[in-house]
Amino acid sequence: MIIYKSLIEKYKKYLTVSNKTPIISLNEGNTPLIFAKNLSEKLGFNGEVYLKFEGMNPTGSFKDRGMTMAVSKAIENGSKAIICASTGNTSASASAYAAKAQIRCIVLIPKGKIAVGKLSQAVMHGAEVLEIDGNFDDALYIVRELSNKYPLTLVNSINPYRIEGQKTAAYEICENLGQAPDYQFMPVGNAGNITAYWKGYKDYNKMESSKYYLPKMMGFQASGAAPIVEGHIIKKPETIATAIRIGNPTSWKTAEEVRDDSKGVIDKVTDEEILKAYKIVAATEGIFCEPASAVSIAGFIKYIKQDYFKNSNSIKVVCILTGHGLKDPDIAIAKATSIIKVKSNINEITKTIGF
Ligand code: AN7
Repeated sequence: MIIYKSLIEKYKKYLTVSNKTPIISLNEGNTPLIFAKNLSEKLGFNGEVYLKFEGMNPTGSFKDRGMTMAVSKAIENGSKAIICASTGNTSASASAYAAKAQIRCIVLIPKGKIAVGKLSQAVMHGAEVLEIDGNFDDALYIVRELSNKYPLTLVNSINPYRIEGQKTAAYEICENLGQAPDYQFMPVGNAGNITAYWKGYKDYNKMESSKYYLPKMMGFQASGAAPIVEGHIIKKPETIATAIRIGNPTSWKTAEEVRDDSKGVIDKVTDEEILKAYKIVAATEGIFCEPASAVSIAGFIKYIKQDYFKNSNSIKVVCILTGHGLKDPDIAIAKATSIIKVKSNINEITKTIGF
């Protein structure tokens, strides 16, 4: 019998764990890298496009890679409680790993704007969910203060183990492709994930073989929540992609360094572009991602339109789909073509579907 090892066991030699580290795992990682032929054809792109579907992680987002590390190390260090601020996915992941470790999990969420799937996870896993009268940036400030004062382990991406765990996604891409991609498109919120991927690519390039060269990192914010692009804090960030409704990213500086080191970009896409991409990837590839993840595709489309890829024939592009579409069913239902209401009658239905 072959059983997939936990992400920590698989990549032990690249992570700061020892044989004493208790591994808290939900079998995260090992997500599919899907060749997106229909999408390339639809967009008129001649190179190879792959989708790294992080929505296939146990709680439905990439956060699980970081959370297995953060919670395992918290337990190793004797922690009895974790705390985070979240636009939704971090809280879903933290609460699940806390349940597995049987410790307390306290989450602060911004008022309103949390996708219903994410909230349902946090409450089901038994987290103590506090909705604050403020936005994500306010919540993050409060949990940072609390974790400095009290025995609470902060599991936002300020926690270095989060970044460490998340970098394993880059290793998987290199293993799957046999090389690093030429370009990687991804959403940017707090900018922890773009920081983690870049670290992952650099590690792999150094430790495995120079054929795992470094990709250009193409990060995208939503235009109503694009502090890095605009060059200043956004006091009231707004976007349909609630996961990245962040006005003052933690890893702002590192994101700029990643952009410059990789000769990539940090750019923005509108909500309209995000929704279009969200539908295209679902309709062409059968992959349902959440709006924040469709930002990767929206960015890719924007750059195809700008004729950014001069000769795309031999180019390999990876778009990261960070979270599952089922996280946020309300947006899908609100934005999809309306449902046709008919009588429960064969003749009427036959006529309606055109036979
Ligand atoms: C689906 O859950 O910040 O740039 O609190 O859920 O590393 O912040 C989520 C972020 C992209 C942005 N895609 O990643 C949270 C939270 C999805 C996300 C991001 C998030 P970072």
